[in-house]
Amino acid sequence: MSITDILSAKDIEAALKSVEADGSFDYKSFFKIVGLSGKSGDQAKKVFEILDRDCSGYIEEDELGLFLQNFNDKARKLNAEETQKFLKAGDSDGDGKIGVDEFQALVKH
Ligand SMILES: [Ca+2]
Repeated sequence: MSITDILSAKDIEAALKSVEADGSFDYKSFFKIVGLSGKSGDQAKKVFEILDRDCSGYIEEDELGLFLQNFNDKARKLNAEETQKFLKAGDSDGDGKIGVDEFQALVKH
């Protein structure tokens, strides 16, 4: 499963361009531009499985930092502040990582 099986390459390019500047990442607008906001729970789950690089069943902080590189491996890393903000937004049960249910809820925002 590749990310372009779920999202359009054109939308991915536009979304990555919108967050090129350090500190400019905002998950809500990124999900919207990349076309994730309108996806079903099932499709969100497939994206989650790509983001969960070590297949632990959770997206941990280190995986969140590499978030943009799942869309293009040349994309930048999120800085520490962006990563923390993203984690905080998604981690509703406070265990320090994002589960699939939390991710599905996050993309619907
Ligand atoms: Ca993981």
